[in-house]
Amino acid sequence: MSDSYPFIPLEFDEHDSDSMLAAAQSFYQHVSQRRTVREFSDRPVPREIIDNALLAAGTAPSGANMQPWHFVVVSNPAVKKEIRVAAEVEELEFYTHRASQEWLDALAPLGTDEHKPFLETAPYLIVIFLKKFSFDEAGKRFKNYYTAESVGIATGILITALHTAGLVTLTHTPSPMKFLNKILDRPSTERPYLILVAGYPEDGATVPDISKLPLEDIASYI
Ligand code: IYR
Repeated sequence: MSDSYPFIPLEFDEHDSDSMLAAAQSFYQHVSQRRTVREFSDRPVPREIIDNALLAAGTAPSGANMQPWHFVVVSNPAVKKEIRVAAEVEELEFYTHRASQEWLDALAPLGTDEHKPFLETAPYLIVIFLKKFSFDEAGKRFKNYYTAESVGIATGILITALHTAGLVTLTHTPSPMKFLNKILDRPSTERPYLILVAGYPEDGATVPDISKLPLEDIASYI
């Protein structure tokens, strides 16, 4: 049996209800301005911004606090190129054979195709790996729990942190993504989860004119 953690007092600042509402409204306003961008500038971004966004992501709740994530930050042009070449092989297969007509029809309004120049242009590719297992100092293997939920939450915080810092991102999921283990030398107990492309938008970048569902369509109160 493992020992229990010591328990310490919670640090909790209570706010009055007016400032709670103002904070909730202002956060909604702020996150609603986030857009997924596919046209990236090659303008460099200070590494400390990425470090801090990753630290924020690492605060995410996770099953049994196992923190089943690993982030590989790729800025090396040769490695970015290798990722682009491998991703475009899979993507060409996806767009020409693998995807169902229904899937292609769903994607058509976004205008995506197998060409992924942003994988080379953007200053950072943050490749997120999901760890099916953790290892203690002795190398003993432990199964992680709720890994997809945990990594999804961490990724959401990462995207929000980068948006808050003034960058744009693209969640890119070439499928399959096993090539990332090889290129980035990650063990087979880790599953590539997604590539988060991060940087500044290209001058004149455009985004599709899409909207988000209203509250009554995404939530019910009983
Ligand atoms: N991975 C492909 C296809 C793709 C799938 C979905 I669902 C998207 O929302 C966007 C793209 C690609 O990146 O082009």
